[in-house]
Amino acid sequence: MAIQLSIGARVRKSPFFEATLADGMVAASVYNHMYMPTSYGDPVSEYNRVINGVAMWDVGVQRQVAIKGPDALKFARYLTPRNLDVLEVGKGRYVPICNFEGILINDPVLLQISDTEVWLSIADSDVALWAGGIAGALGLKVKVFEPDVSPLAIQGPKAVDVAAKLFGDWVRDLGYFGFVETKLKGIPLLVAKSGWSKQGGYELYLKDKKYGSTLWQLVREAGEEFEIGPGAPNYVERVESGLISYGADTDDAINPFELGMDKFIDLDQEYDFIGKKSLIEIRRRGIKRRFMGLIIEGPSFPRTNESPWAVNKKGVDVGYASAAAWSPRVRSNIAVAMISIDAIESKETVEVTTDWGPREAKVVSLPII
Ligand code: THG
Repeated sequence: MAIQLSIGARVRKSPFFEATLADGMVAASVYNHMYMPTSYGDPVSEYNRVINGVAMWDVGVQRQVAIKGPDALKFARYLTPRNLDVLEVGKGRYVPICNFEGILINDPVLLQISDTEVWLSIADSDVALWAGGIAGALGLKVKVFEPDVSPLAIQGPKAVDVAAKLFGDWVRDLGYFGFVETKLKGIPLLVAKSGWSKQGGYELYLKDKKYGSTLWQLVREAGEEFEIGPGAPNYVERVESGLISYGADTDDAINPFELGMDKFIDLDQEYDFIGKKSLIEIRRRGIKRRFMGLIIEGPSFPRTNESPWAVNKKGVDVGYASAAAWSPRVRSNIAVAMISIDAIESKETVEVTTDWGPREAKVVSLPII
């Protein structure tokens, strides 16, 4: 099935849009009301670059929600169950956001920009509306808005060499999620050691959209000797690494404990936060399902699968696999899946209803690699 994507004013374009088109983008999805490139037509090379070389991704869809004003840090503490005692200017943190029922509604990276400003680098849901509404209702002294900021990711083992060539050797010493505000040939940006892969890399947060094509070109030129090429947040690598894709792996009843986010939740902290009462109750009752990996038998899947597949054990429904693919490194089909605790504890195999018929699978913990 080949369909066209209607390009129009209602869905926004990333500042890198023109550059990605010129570089051969052939497929896109929509994320935070913006087109997100998902393929340049060569999935094998795109995977190999992330695993063995370096890839560049237009992730301008990772929108920033800025919270600015005297109450910024106090409000950030109220928005997330994570204990923010660990915050520092120049450090990012992974901070789940729940609603009052304790259901996960986003899983951003929080960047502390200054003593009075934080950014939430969000996944695909409308955090600016949520946070702006709550701040207004509470009468907090903050402005909540989306700044002109768009990340470009470079990911893979050689990303560090590309970043060092662009910015200098100091980038090699950045700690994970550490970031620095700087300029590249006059282009204002923020360089962070982060990214949605476990292969290492950097995210360049462009702070002025008019430089989108210029920045793309500068990265491409610096990466040439390392055989950089365009790609997109890699589907296969993320399943191998067990990275959560909010909206794909999650449903409207999911809580952070089911996703294995326990270490990012502090129910015993002195501060109140949205969802605290509900999460305490959820923890008391215990969870009934958990985010796991699957090793699936049989010949390699001809393509990745992006619509959930039902999982059963002896005909009884035990969950769903939200993303599945052939993994060249595991040399097997694999998936991430929500699986009932009963099925996990039984240690027996399950059956996945794939597009290519039922397949037996073993349940394993994440990450798979
Ligand atoms: N980078 C930036 N913004 C983002 C993402 C990103 N916004 C959307 C989305 N990705 C948010 N979700 C995630 C999910 C996982 C991680 C980061 C953002 C991640 N997780 C590591 C892990 O799970 O192993 C590390 C978590 C930790 O130990 O703190 O990196 O990618 N700018």
